[in-house]
Amino acid sequence: MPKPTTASDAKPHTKNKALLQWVADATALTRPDRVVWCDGTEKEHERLTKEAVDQKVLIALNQKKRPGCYLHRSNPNDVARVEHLTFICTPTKEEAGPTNQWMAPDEAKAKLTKLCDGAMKGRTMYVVPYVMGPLGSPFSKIGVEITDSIYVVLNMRIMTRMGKAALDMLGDSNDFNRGFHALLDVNPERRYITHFPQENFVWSVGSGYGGNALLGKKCLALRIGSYLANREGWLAEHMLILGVESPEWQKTYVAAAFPSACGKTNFAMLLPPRRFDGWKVYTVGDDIAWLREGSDGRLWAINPENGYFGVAPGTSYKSNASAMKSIEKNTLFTNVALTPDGDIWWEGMDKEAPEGTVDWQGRPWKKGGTEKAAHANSRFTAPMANNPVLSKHVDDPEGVPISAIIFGGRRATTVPLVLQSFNWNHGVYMGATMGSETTAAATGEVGVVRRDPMAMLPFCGYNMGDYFRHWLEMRGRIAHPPRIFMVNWFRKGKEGQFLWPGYGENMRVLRWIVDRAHVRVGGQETPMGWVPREGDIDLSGLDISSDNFKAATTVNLDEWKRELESQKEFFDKIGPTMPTPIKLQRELLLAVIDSVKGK
Ligand code: GTP
Ligand code: SPV
Ligand code: MN
Repeated sequence: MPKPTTASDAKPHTKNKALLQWVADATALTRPDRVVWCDGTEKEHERLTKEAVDQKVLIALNQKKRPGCYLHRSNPNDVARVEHLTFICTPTKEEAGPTNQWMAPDEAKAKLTKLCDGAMKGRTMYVVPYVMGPLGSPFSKIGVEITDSIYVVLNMRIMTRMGKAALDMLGDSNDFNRGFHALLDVNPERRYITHFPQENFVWSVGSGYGGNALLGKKCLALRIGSYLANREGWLAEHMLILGVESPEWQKTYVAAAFPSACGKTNFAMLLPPRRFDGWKVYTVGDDIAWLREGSDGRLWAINPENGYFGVAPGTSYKSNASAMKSIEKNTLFTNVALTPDGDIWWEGMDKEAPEGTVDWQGRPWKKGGTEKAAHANSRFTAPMANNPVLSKHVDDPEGVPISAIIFGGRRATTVPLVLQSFNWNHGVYMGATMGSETTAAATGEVGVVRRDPMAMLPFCGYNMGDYFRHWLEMRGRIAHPPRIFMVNWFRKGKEGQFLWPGYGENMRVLRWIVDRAHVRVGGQETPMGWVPREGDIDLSGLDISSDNFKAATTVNLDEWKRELESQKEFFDKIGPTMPTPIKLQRELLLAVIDSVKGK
């Protein structure tokens, strides 16, 4: 048996037999020197932070400038999610579907058992109980992550409601997600992120980074979550949630799915431009939404997370002041640059990097060279309580009622600034056929357009065709469904420049969306959906030429014809589970384009 060094952390604060047994099994397999049960107290936080600094896992930043802030440099081979090493281990390959990597559960367990045999010898094993969602909410889920990474523990403490409260909520129930994480030697050859949806179990080895290692986030809240949601009749989505309020109108809540590094955090914290005096946007969540029907027939959403794991580069007071304020204290930074005065820096910050800045790997950095100072997927982990525009409803057990759902991607062409669907089914089709250029949030080529349905391609824990069917079926559960929209902040002009200024100015588009959802503004019907007419979007005080605005908002039927034709390949990939209403929707739109063009 492992020898605890202090009595207090050795003692499990639970009598839950299933949990104790599982921890005993994991201990027997990995043979750590020490087992620490995390209680989530401030005292524990201080002790672990000190240990992490002593072990050089964290670098203390200038505590006068950034109290409670630390920098972590990950292994350079371990800087993003790894989709090719992420597996859905359902009993059959069909259940995982054609868009997921699949491994037979027995094979996966045999492989990872071998890798984990004695893997924590000489190390500490932490047991991290946590809740995804507001404490006491019937929609929240409990997880326990076992990990040998102190960095993971400190991140989980920010990203979830972690510690004793979770064990209290769990009681003696066996209904919790088991998340087993081991760093091993952080080698891509021994890196597997495996999910066992039927067993509510995640087993991740060989990576200490973000979505690969913080198992409450993408693994539980999305992959396992989406599987459970299909079974239980709700939705687990890669969506931000925001509330928007105007001087005349009461608050309206909106959920939006954009792929990784495509603007969720920025949109969720949007600061309205001066023209929108009196308007306010409040953040409920910036990455994940769990949605279900309420007793009033509307769709209600909670944010299962407790913090932000946000993209650092590009974040500035100009682009996202609320994010900058959220990272002033008690924040962990991963793979950003370090300035000589012990502060952080990244590309796109308000100020230039001072002389003597070292890059994300701790190497001297030369201004104007080709190397970036901060890694493109460098991140901050900040408590949501730091956010000056945090919604006061984040802890509401029922969540907030959603009036509009927005799907958005990163598209240089074709997709206009905003497009409203004709109805729920057409909206589901829009989400299902979303395309987006790949980003640095996952390893692999950047900037290639790929289909990323509902921004869930890397996160859907079951067959994508069944996921679409589930979305269509949800319509039957919701008497007052939200309106569905599509947006694109990233359309480019001939010189490769963004046509739309984006960020805070997206308020102008959000206003049209909210007004459309309440049926109080006009629009123009096109064969592809509704768009704003000239004058429907308030452009006053905005420096954009009418040519650029037209180019950003136009629906070009030649481009759309190509787009619809290219969707066929994706539909064929999904194969027999692709729902008929979605296939017919595509054919109908193609036929309409042909008829409009007189063919
Ligand atoms: P994940 O955390 O990976 O899921 O990303 P996210 O969807 O929250 O993306 P985030 O808001 O962090 O933005 C990612 C990148 O897109 C940053 O570099 C932003 O500066 C940039 N970005 C965000 N909003 C806009 C916009 O409206 N226009 C333009 N041009 N860029 C934007
Ligand atoms: C994403 O990639 O969508 C993220 C970052 O939010 S990670 O937690 O690494 O998945
Ligand atoms: Mn994300």
